[in-house]
Amino acid sequence: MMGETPNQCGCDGHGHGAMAATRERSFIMIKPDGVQRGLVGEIIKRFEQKGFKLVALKFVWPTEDLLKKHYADLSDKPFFPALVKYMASGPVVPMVWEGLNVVKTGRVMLGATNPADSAPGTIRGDLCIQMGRNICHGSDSVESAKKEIGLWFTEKEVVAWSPANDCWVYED
Ligand code: DAT
Ligand code: MG
Repeated sequence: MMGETPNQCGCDGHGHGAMAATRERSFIMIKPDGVQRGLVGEIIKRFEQKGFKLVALKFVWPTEDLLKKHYADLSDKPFFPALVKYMASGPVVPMVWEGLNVVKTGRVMLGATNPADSAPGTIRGDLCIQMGRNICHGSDSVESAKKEIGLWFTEKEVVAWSPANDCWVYED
C-alpha cells in the first residue's frame, strides 16, 4: 500500500527545485549551423541529461532586426555584420533552460567562444571547429539571460512546471 510520502526520498513530490536559486534561467540557442548539421537533439540531450529543466523552446528563422538586438553589445565589432548574416542564414532553436547556476554551468557546457580553445567534453569542444560556426549560444550573465529571454519569448511561452524527477536532481 502507498504510504503518505509517494517518493522514496521522503518528500511529498512538490518540495524540490522550488528554491529561488534553482529557478535561475539561461537563454540557450542552437545556431543555424547546429540545425543544418543535425545537432539539435545532441545539444538538447546534454542540457536534459545534466538535469536542467526545459521551460521554453521554438523553431524559428530569425530576422536580422531581432539578431541585431540580440547581439547589440557587439555592434561596434568588425565581425558584427558577418555574425548577423550567419545567424540569419537559416532556422535556429531558441530555448530557455532553468536550474541551479544554469547560466554559469551552461557556459561551461558550451566551452570557450573559439572552439579551438574549448575543452573536449564541451559542446563546442566536441562538435565544431571555427569561431564563426560555433553552433550554440548561451547567456553570459543572469542579466543578459533576462534580456535575451524577453527578446525571443513572450511571458506565456515560458512554461512553469515541476519535473517528476526533481527529487533526484536536487537534495532540497
Ligand atoms: P559567446 O558566443 O561565447 O558568448 P561573444 O558573445 O563574445 O561570444 O560573441 C558572439 C559570437 O560572435 C561568438 O559566438 C562568435 C562571434 N565572435 C566573437 N568574437 C569574435 C571574433 N573575434 N571574430 C569573429 N567572430 C567572433
Ligand atoms: Mg555572448
